[in-house]
This record gives sequence, structure tokens and C-alpha cells, in this order.
Amino acid sequence: MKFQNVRALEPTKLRTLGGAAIVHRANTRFSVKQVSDRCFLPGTPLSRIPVWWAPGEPDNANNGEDCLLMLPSGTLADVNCTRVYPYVCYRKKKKNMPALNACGTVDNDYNLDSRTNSCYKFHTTPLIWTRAFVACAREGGYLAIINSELEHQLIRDLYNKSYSSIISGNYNRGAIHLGYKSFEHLSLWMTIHGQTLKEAGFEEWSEGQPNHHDGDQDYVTLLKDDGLLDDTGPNNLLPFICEKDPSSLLAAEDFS
Ligand SMILES: [Ca+2]
Ligand SMILES: [Ca+2]
Repeated sequence: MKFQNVRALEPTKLRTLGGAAIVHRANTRFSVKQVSDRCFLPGTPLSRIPVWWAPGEPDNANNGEDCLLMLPSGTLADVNCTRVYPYVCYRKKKKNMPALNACGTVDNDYNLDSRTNSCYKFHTTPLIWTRAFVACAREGGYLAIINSELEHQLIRDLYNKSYSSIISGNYNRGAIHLGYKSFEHLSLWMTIHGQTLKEAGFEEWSEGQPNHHDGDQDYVTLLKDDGLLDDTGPNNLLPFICEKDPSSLLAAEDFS
């Protein structure tokens, strides 16, 4: 999805981007503001933006519609802010914008490994699994998934190389989060992309694992000591590795 200035977009153009735009209404006046924790739009009165309302809109149905949505027709309607829709982010083009690297991002902590043609970033600040999952997604990546013995070794090497950089604190530095979790009450361990571990290409558990310790271990880590998998709980703060497809974000021409 391209970063564009929503204010400058005709409905047809915005529609072409494949998303809906949600803006926020403060009291009775609409203005374009922060629309999610990923999109930030400057406060702009809607009166200064070309608006094409859908028939009968805005109707503030049930006195509970404080957000705006663009419909497939390109017209706007007010909706409840808890509704879930695709969205469009924009970023103003500036002079001297950083160049995209080989991983298709301006984040130079991502490094392309030609052996797997994937990019990897080691996060030295620990998070719980769900927060780590989101952190990777925000960067256009995903919690690392091991797809081969080669990638297993590569990820172990990155872990060992980065170990001394991990932020010190009262948590376990002896494991990192990976992109696997349990489904169907532990009867099925799958990657966040919907494959079984076997289908993904690596399913070597550490001895005695997964043990579902204390009945609450739904997430998968890689142990530093033996380099094998262990199930862990939802509140376990750990470093983690994000993996990224080099083509998963914008192409260079998208900035031109
Ligand atoms: Ca992988
Ligand atoms: Ca365990």
C-alpha cells in the first residue's frame, strides 16, 4: 500500500489504493486526526477537505458513529469506531528521504541473507509474544519462522551474535520468540502463517518440550542453550527476531 496524502486524493484514487479511510469526529465536528496507532494524520477540519457523502450520511446512527469511512463508491459515511476495516496510511514526501535498503525498508537493522533470501532483525528489547508479533508486523515483517536447517543455523548465529546487545533486565535472555503458537488448545502447533511446524520445515523441540508448563504455554521460543524449541507463557518477556520478505514493503519507485 502506498503512502499518499489523503487530503489530495480524489475518491476514485483512494478507492484504487484498495482501502477505506477512517477519520475521527470530535463532538459534532469532523477532523482528520490519528486514525490508528499506525496512521497519523494532522488535525484538519473536514470543511477544508473535499467530501462526498453517501446518501443519508452522516446520520450518527444510535448516536454512536464517531468515525468516517470511505465506501466503495468513494463517498463517506459515519460509522462506529469499533468497526474493523482496511485503512490507508500516508506519509508526506520529504527531501532527502532515506533510501530503501535491500530489505525494502529504511530500517537498516534488517539485513538480507542471500542464503534464504529473507531479511532478519534482532530486537534487543524484550516483549511478550503478542507485542513482539505486533512489533514485527509494524515493520512489514513477522516473527521469524524457521523453514530449513540452514535457516535454523542462521537464526542461532544471529542470536549468539546479538546476545551481548540484549537489554539487561529482570527477564530471561536464554530464549527468543518465534512465529509459532498453539491452536485448538495445544493439539496443534502452527506458524503464524498457518503451517504446521513440519510443513514450515523445522519442528525440533527441546527435550521434554512442549510441556505446557503450568497449563499456560501457548507460544514458542527458541532456546539459546540447545537451539531447539520450547513452549512458553503469554507473559514471558523475551528478545525476538523479525523476519521480512525483501519485497513485502514498498518498491523504490513508490517513493518517486
Ligand atoms: Ca523463514
Ligand atoms: Ca515449555
